[in-house]
Amino acid sequence: MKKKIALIFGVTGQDGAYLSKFLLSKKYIVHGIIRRSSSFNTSRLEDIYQEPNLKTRTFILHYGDIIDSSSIRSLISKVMPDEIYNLAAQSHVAVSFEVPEYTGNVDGLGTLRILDAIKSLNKVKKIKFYQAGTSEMFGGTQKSYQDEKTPFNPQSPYAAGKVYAHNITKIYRDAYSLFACNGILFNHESPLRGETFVTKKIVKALVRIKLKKQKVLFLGNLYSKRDWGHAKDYVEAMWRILNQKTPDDFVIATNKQYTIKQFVNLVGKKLGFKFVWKGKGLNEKGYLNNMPVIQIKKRYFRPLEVKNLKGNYKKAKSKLKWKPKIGIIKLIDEMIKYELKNA
Ligand code: NAP
Ligand code: F7E
Repeated sequence: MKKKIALIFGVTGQDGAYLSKFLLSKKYIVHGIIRRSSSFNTSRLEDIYQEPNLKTRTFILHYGDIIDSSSIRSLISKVMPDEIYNLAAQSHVAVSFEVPEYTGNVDGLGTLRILDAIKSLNKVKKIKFYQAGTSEMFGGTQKSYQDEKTPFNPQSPYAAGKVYAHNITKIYRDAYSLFACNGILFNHESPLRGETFVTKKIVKALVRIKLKKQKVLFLGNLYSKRDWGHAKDYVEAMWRILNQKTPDDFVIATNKQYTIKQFVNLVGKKLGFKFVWKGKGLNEKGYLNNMPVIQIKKRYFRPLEVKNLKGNYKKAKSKLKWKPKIGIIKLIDEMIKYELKNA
């Protein structure tokens, strides 16, 4: 049987690495787009890297950029994939306030560039398209649970760009009968998570504090609530979304939520720490043996905060037969193990 071909934009990121491994395990030929960089940006792909001279490669990397229409068009026409996964993004919410125009260009218009390349190459019947949407699109929602029917209320340039991407994906689906789907994924983490996202930052710092390599962890808002799953489970959902009979949009979540402070306490507990919390606001501190090892810094607060995210994955459960397999405790265990090994 002919192998399926996937093309992944954002292959060097957390999800790109997990999705590549997942699709290779399903016997796909996987093509990934990497950006030219002055330093290595392929560290997450080391275990699946294949020599360019190898004739029977199943994992192939190409240079490209989602802000460059010409490279997108020529790569799609060269690779002629069955499935395209658009995971490429400036994905840091706080950073999107610093580089709003760039974030809109990559996260919003980048999606349009891929969709329009598929259309202009007359491949709407051949290529399926997945857009990496986010729970951040719900932003300032008043609803305690969010699902596919919850209205969007973005609170950052990142989320506004992703809402544009979500809508343009639906428009291309409806107008041109493209098999285009939006995943609306809640936060998902792993040992491969970027260093500046809060779970990775907390686990790494607390492991280093345990090993006496660091004294203090500085954080921002401890009271926002997030629904955290494992990236490994979430990339399987992406594949299931594209392998339905009809294109549709799905919320992918765990239906559970924790505050940042609860996450700190859970990681601490695993490492044998019991924090004593004192003070309020910017003066709140987490003490260990009377030492203020967790402190709050204003610089980690955002101009607008998304306070409450908790997904409802009922539709994914019934239509995709998907549910999360890895809970928060197992996720934390895995992240701690990885940091201990690399410390
Ligand atoms: P990530 O680790 O930040 O990876 C982002 C990827 O996009 C990297 O490969 C990055 O390349 C690439 N990229 C950035 N700008 C690009 C450009 N101009 N052209 C081509 N590639 C570009 O993000 P992630 O956590 O894997 O998330 C994957 C996708 O899901 C993102 O779109 C994110 O917004 C979305 N999402 C993530 C979550 C989550 O909790 N992880 C939840 C919902 C949605 P470099 O390595 O060169 O920087
Ligand atoms: O922040 C608070 C912060 O940066 C989580 C991206 O993958 O998931 C991610 O976006 C929460 C926020 O993730 C620090 O204010 C406190 O309330 O880990 P984060 P995020 O903003 O939820 C969504 C679904 C995406 O789509 C995004 O691409 O933690 N927080 N103190 C902090 N956050 C950070 N980064 N650093 C702190 O020191």
